[in-house]
Amino acid sequence: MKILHAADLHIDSPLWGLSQYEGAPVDEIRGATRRAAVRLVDAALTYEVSLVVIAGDVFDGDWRDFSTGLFWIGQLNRLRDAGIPVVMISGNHDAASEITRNLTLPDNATMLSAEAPQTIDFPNLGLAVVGQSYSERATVDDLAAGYPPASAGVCTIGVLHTSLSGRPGHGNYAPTSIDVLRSKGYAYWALGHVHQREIVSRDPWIVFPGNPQGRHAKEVGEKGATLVTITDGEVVDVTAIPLDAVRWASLEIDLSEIVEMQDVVTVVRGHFAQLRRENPDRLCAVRIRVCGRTQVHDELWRQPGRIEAEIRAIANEFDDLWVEKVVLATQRMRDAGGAQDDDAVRELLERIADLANEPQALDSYAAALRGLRDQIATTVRGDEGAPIDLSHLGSPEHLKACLADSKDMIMALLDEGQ
Ligand SMILES: [Mn+2]
Repeated sequence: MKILHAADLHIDSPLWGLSQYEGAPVDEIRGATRRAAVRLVDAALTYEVSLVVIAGDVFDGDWRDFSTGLFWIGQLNRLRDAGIPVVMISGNHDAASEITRNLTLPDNATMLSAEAPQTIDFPNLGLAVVGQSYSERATVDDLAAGYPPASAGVCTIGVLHTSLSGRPGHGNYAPTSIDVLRSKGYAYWALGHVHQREIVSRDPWIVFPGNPQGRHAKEVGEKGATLVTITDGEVVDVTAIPLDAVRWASLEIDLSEIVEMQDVVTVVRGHFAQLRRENPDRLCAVRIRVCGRTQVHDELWRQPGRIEAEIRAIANEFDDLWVEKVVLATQRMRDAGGAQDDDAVRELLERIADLANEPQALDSYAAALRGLRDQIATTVRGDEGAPIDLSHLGSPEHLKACLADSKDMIMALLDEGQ
């Protein structure tokens, strides 16, 4: 018997950092969470599973309109047609308090209670599934502690949306411990909430399947669900099944060996070809960091937008490749240019060096960033998994990095005039 365990579908979540430029596959990226959900059902049908278990956050938040709910009901109906039951719980993103619109579920699907732990028996499968939904977003009680112990001789699956004892980047919801989970005598704990796949324990099995579709540049690599094989009431195999429609990747492109701009194109093309080889059959979304102490540094910094446009132009040569962002982080050659021999320039450099060592003087520039930070804070969610760490804006480290960047740009522009 096989069971498919998924979590954190976040259907219709806007993928972060969706920038539009000529040739960008915008529609494909926008529909990624739905396509991953379709693939989840495809996998359930392909592997002829007996049950699908979903451990919370099917939705990203309240539906904008009924199309989100209708889409999901359509997928549940595909499972209904195949006679496959679905047991779900809600998580912090789709807790009852967060969702104002609702649709009646087909009769093969059950959303477990948010009032108390609920058990669904599948006597024909020799299985029981226990779980509890979130009634509110910020659920801070140890829900698992209230789950009933397994009945003797019944293979029991616990479904729980939790951060366990805490996971970086994830809200600390329904915290609990491995000991509490172990004490229940269940065969398998189907967890959700943490977007990174993780096998927490093998005895009993405690598994985060991760989300089926990464939502931003920090949720990199293969994403999917977990296929669980049960024989004679025991879990005998646990396998990751990739489902992501868009795969996020992070590329570091070192230009240390580069002498001329046209060589940059060759290097980037090589990286892209490798990325395509390693991730066939799906769209790749890539964040690029261009780094290294390089002779082309000044040329890059004189026209900061150019390298990004060059890289995107190369991406367009490849099928299914989208550049989310280009971060320029190269360094100057130590002996570059002659501008620093000029008295005025030397004074400027001294002033920059002084500023770097005067936290208070530097902090006066933070005021300019505070307004920007507040403005972003009203439009961008800073909750779990958000790609932008707003606290960083205007921090001493951030100001120091800005200062270093300014120096690079100034020197590049001055040396051009030499
Ligand atoms: Mn969650």
